[in-house]
Amino acid sequence: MTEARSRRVFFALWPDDEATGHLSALAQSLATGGGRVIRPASLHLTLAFVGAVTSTQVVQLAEIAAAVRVEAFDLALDRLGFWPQRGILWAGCRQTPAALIHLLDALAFELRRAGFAIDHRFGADRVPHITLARRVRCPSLPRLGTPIRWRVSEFALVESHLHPSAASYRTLASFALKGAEA
Ligand code: 3AM
Repeated sequence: MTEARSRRVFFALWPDDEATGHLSALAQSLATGGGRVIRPASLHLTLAFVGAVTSTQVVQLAEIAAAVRVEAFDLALDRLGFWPQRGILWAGCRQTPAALIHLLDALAFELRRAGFAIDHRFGADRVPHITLARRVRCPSLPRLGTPIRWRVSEFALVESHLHPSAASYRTLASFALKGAEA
């Protein structure tokens, strides 16, 4: 029997608690004209969306990701953005940091080598971002004064469960970056 591609997975960065607190406060303060604020535990930056895979492939993906050897780095989110079609309010980077591209390149290389095609770098919108709220109407975007920073010491393989109201995410495995191992 063929195994069902019933698992919807992606690779992502999860901000640390302090950055999550800042992002969540920002989301609350900006999405005042309606819209759905993303739960703090769901705030993430998508590295690579893989899509529907089998459970066997989930195990394979975790093995592939464990082979990625990239240094830990500091990430600074220094801009807010808004995509009007879906009313997406997000935080991101004025310029994509070289270290972030390097991590994605290393991951994409390993994935491609194992036969997984990653078309959508940084997710469907192809811009590194953390979605703060959805279905927001015309927010006034302040300049983000002090950047929101965290040390990226790991990345995660995450499973997404779609529900009518919102997606929920479950971390299946985390992969430490170099210099960050305990
Ligand atoms: O909602 P955001 O953008 O924060 O980027 C999408 C999403 O994060 C991406 O995966 C993340 C978790 O769902 N994503 C979802 N569906 C996708 C698709 N069909 C997708 N990226 C590419 N293709």
